[in-house]
Amino acid sequence: MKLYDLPPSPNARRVRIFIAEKGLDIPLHPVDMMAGENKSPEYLAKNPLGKMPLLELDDGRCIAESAAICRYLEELHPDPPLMGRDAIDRALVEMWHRRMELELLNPMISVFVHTAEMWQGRVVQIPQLAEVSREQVQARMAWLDEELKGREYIAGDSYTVADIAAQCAFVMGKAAVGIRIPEDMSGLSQWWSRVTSRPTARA
Ligand SMILES: N[C@@H](CCC(=O)N[C@@H](CS)C(=O)NCC(=O)O)C(=O)O
Repeated sequence: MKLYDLPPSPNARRVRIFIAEKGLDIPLHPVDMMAGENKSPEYLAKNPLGKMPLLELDDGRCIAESAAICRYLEELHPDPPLMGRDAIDRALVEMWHRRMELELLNPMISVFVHTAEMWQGRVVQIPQLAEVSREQVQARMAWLDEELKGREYIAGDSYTVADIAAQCAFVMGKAAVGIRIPEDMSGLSQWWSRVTSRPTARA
């Protein structure tokens, strides 16, 4: 098994932290996106969308999509559980995982893609979309702040893939577009300290 990785990517980081939390040893193969390695015929044969992360199994089959890779690893290595323990728990973790991806990470990525110089010529940049997405991120932070005043982690009392997805969104937001959690958002700030003090946070 090996993971095609893109070191600064929040999606790839989600899988790397997941692997680290599981205590697994999966070799990483960094893909040089700037050199176009992900658009090479060899890589497109593995993932026609040319995106990372991608998990290649020993028999050559490939799994794309961070959530699908995490699901596969969770099935193979259920302990420690990062995607819920029973039916209701699993559904709630999935609900929050999807929310963190769709409502927080995707707008954060949109701010980056529609403003950063490195994306010029790779995508059609729409500055207004970046502005709308930035406002969406601010609104989602306020929402999460209220939610996290009542519990320790995004999906409940334990750390899950939903926390991992959210922390990767904030790592990217801080590094790439200068979006930081405001100090007066105590629920979100305390959660941030909690998740970033885990030994796996820099995976
Ligand atoms: N929904 C996918 C998104 C994957 C994705 O968009 N990866 C980006 C990096 S964050 C990528 O590889 N981009 C390369 C490109 O678009 O050329 C997932 O969760 O894995």
